[in-house]
Amino acid sequence: MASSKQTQTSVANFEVFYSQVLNPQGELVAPLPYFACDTDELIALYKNMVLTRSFDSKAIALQRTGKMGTYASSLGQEAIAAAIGHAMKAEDVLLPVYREYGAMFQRGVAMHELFLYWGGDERGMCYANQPQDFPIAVPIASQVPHAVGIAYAMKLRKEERVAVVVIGDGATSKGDFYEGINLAGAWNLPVVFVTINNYWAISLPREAQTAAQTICQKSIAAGIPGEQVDGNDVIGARNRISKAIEKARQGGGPSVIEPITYRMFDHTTADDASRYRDPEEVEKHKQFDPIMRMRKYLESINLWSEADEQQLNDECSAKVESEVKIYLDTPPQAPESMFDHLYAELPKAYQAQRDELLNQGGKRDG
Ligand SMILES: Cc1ncc(C[n+]2csc(CCOP(=O)(O)OP(=O)(O)O)c2C)c(N)n1
Ligand SMILES: [Mg+2]
Repeated sequence: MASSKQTQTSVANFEVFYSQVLNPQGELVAPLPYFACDTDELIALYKNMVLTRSFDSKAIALQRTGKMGTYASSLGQEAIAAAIGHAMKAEDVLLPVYREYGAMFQRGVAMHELFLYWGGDERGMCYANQPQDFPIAVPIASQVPHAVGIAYAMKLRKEERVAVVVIGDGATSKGDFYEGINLAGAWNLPVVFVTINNYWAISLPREAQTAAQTICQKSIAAGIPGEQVDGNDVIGARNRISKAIEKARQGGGPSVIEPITYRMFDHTTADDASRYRDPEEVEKHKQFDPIMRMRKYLESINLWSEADEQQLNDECSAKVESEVKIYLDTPPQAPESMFDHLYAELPKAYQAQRDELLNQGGKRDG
């Protein structure tokens, strides 16, 4: 009787890599990347992270005291944003989510513009110094198809530019992401997908998000490379993101980079994470802090001292305070501005509402 066993042969093999340069103790565990020979660059990365953290704690304080609206904190994720900001060229296009403040600062977005945005004023997303970058994307993964379209345009125009799109681990479950990486692969587009794995998507933990063993392996289905990097190691993250960007710039196609980090704060100021996660888990992740490890490293090579730290803290506080002042001194938009930029020609129903609002004048306060 013939055997019923059907022979299978291996037709494809894949591996998923993880890398790190600086460990949580601030020690080098891999050769220093080329860019890091420039000590000014290392200090700039560190300063960017510290400034972002000052901004972040001030933003939370503004929200808590009723001077700003809901805010999404970047606490613990500063290294990824610094790495992205430093890896990109000015002419590239950034499509962020809502925690990449350091990258935005590095690219010229003003702090008061971000305060304005989170204060409910859309003018904050009309960056004076970086008009081609995209606004913060609250609708999850909606920026991915935009990034792919931008990268297609760059390719069509034969420009040596790259679109860098950031999304969270939760967002990689959306169809927009799968469709985006598929098209980017099929058309070999200059786009880098930075899929930040901070373990949480509001209250949904990473293991409940997907059965995939890693987030970046989703790239395999799209035929493009994907890899993990320690997202709290600013040197390693900067290196791997730069490599992906420069490869895309040279016509080498898209990549997925999955920085591993942890969301240290509540999802936003409107959330209370203690209702769904163990505070001990948060406590445990403090030891992986990206700022602390970079400071330790800089001190170990005599590039940083206590006096430098003090001076930097003073500079950051002064910068943040002056930007808060600009924000608080900005007169609010007229209420009827909510009808602006919706249609080239406002439909009758909206026109009527706008007229009603204008006719009400100051009566509502009476
Ligand atoms: C299309 C859409 N669906 C749902 C939401 C509600 N929402 C806001 S943030 C979020 C989770 C996002 O998690 P992740 O992508 O991991 O990013 P993180 O907040 O962790 O940075 C969800 C579901 C939304 N903003 N947009
Ligand atoms: Mg997440």
